[in-house]
Amino acid sequence: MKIVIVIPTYNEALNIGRLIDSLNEVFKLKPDEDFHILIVDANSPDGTAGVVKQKMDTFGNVHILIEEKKAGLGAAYIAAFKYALQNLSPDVIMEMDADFQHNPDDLMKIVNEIQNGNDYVIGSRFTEGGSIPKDWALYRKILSYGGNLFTKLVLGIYQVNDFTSGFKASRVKNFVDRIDLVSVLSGGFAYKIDLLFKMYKLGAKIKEVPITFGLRDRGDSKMERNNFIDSLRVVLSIRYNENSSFFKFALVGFVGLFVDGGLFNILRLTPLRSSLATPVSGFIAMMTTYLLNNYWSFSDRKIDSINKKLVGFIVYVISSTIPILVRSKLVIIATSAFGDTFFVSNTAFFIGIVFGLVWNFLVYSKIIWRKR
Ligand SMILES: Nc1nc2c(ncn2[C@@H]2O[C@H](COP(=O)(O)OP(=O)(O)OP(=O)(O)O)[C@@H](O)[C@H]2O)c(=O)[nH]1
Ligand SMILES: [Mg+2]
Repeated sequence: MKIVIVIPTYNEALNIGRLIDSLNEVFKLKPDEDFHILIVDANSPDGTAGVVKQKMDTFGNVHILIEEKKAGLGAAYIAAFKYALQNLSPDVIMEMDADFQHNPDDLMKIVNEIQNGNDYVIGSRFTEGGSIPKDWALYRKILSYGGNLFTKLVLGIYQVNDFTSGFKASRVKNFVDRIDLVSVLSGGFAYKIDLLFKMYKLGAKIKEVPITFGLRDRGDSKMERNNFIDSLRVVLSIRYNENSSFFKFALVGFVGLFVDGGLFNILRLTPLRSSLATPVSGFIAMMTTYLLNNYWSFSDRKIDSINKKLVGFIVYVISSTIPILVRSKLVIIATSAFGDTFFVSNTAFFIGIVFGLVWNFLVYSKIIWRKR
């Protein structure tokens, strides 16, 4: 197996040479595997690239990619992944920091799990046995732990505890080679979350192994101030992109409510009066939401022909009426059983609304605008 370990560097001249030496020692533990190191350097002014080039004379397995300028961690990794795929034909690509916060002795734990058939192995700080530095400021501990918990809940990937670990391995065949690297959502630190999500969507077998995340050995931190906001943006963008039809459908529902209520109050003042105003406003609201759903919420599956649109609209009206009937029935049953109080009637009403939301979304997304 050819394993390429990508290490991004910015002013790591004090660390990188020693890290390359340590890694080459560790590689001896698995002499059957073909280990390579690819340094992606952000044109560091401290001479990091020079140190790497010296090591390239000693070791045949060290490679370097020099960026024009510092462009962020995500940008560095994306460039390095592309370079590796084009020039090194790896079976596995690993990610690792240059500053010894990732212990070279933990490397084989990760490789072992790739050999065991996993496709994406995360050196995890937040799984049983893993740890973050005790010396970290409390805010950094809370941010790191809380951010990961938040990400887990929003993305719904419950098996992962560490979404932002920088020590990991990805299988290339059927996984990294199927990811559109240009579409990764961040050029900074948060690229990790999106890349992980993309692997997950491809069905990668994911495994976490505990690592001890130490303190930076030498040199200065390059952590960017906006990491937190950027990560939040990435997590929410992923959720939105995954469920955009649902969010749009919910918004269209609100628009329908306003069209219905607004029209009703206008028409009520015309000769139609209240009795005729409600079916008319209801019908127009349904037509409006139907068209908005067709051209916006489910635009990727929109119905084009007039005939199909008509049939779709009839199904839409019938199916949308069902939760309204269910809701009235629910309120009647509840109030006659438990008394017609504010709490009872509104609880039944609310349950009816939730049922209607789920029912309509299912009928719309699975029947009227089903994926073909
Ligand atoms: N090529 C490149 N490398 C970077 C960039 N930013 C950070 N790095 C490297 O990425 C790795 C992680 O960055 P660190 O500054 O250690 O970030 P951190 O580990 O979250 O922060 P510390 O705990 O303070 O070390 C290090 O090897 C850095 O040299 C960048 O913009 N471009
Ligand atoms: Mg670091």
